[in-house]
Amino acid sequence: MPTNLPPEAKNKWAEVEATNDPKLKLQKYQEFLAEVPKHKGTMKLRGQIKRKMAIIRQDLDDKKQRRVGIRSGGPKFFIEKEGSAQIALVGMTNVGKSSLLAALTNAKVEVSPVPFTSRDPVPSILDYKDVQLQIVETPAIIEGSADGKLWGSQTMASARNADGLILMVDLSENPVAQLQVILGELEKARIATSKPKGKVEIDRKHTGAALRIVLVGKLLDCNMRDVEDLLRSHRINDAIVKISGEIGLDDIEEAIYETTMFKPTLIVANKLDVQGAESNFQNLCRHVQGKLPIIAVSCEQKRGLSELGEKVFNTMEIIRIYTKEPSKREPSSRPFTLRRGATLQDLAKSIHGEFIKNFAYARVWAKRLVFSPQKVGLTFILEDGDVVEIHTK
Ligand SMILES: Nc1nc2c(ncn2[C@@H]2O[C@H](COP(=O)(O)OP(=O)(O)OP(=O)(O)O)[C@@H](O)[C@H]2O)c(=O)[nH]1
Ligand SMILES: [Mg+2]
Repeated sequence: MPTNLPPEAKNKWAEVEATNDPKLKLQKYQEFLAEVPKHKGTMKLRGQIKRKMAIIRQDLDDKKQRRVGIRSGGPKFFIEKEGSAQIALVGMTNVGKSSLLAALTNAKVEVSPVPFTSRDPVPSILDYKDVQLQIVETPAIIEGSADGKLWGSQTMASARNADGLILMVDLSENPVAQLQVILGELEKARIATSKPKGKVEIDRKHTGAALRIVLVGKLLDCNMRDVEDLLRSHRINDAIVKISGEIGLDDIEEAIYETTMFKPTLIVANKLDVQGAESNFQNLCRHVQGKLPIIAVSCEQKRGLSELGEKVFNTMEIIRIYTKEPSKREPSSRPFTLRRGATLQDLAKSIHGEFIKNFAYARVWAKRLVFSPQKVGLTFILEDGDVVEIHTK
């Protein structure tokens, strides 16, 4: 739905974007909101802004408390990434998020029938094959989390920061209702669990004093002129805007305020041991219709947990690449991890920037190749388990 913002609001938004000082930003958000008319078309936008303001407020609060020693350090919003992928574990209270971490990892978590026990994101490491997956328990989600209710700001910030999501539901309660709450809040926070048809990226740090629009795809209900007019009406005159896939004018307007982020997602349905769980699980599967992968587990009885690593690995589309030095006979035992579809160029980049500049060719050992090792170039698409030897000039 179009927001039809008046020019005053668009001007204010340019002021929001222009500052990085948290206090000033908060003030500019407030001024922006005052210029946004209250109607149905702007409801989503107003919610988003309020959420962003809640995050800044909490962050400022936190810093103040840390200064006077009330809270003792520790990252609150973001957990430093470790391992091959960071996955945020999201679910309503008491569904067994801490129990999952306790059963699978050696994270220090508190399992308790008391609701809202975990109030800060808790990191843990799950070893799967020879890769490490970082799972972060987030504070319980409720209706209103995306607007900053309870610890919602932390939950949403953790989810946006992660590479992927596990949505956990409890099979002793109605799992469809829980899933609907979770997906509703994620949507409000502009987090998508299914691959969007297109993508809009706005890089405002561009200093070329010009607006460049790069289109790799299709505009649905508009032409380049409309896009440019829209961007300029928001005083975006110096930026690189990349549009890929299928995109409409509404998508571009939304991206001006906040980009939707897609996160590969797995549903974990817990408490398979309780009475009625089986039929609740069937209802859930029927509702999801194969749109997201689902796994049923019981943390208490440790059922289904052994398959979780593989499910996460597949959902995240992780591939392991073993590099070999030309002088050595055996490849390294610890792989580099990339995402499915990655090329040799991506591998070279993740090893060292210099590798690309001096790249001559690579040899790849893989079962799928007719001739293995095969001599390949930077555009070669890698697959899980490939062994690669890079030769430089
Ligand atoms: N029957 C059964 N109970 C479980 C299972 N997993 C967890 N529980 C119980 O569910 C309650 C909540 O578990 P937690 O792991 O603390 O849940 P949580 O999602 O971390 O909860 P909060 O952090 O408080 O939001 C505890 O009493 C657990 O013993 C399970 O597989 N089956
Ligand atoms: Mg917990």
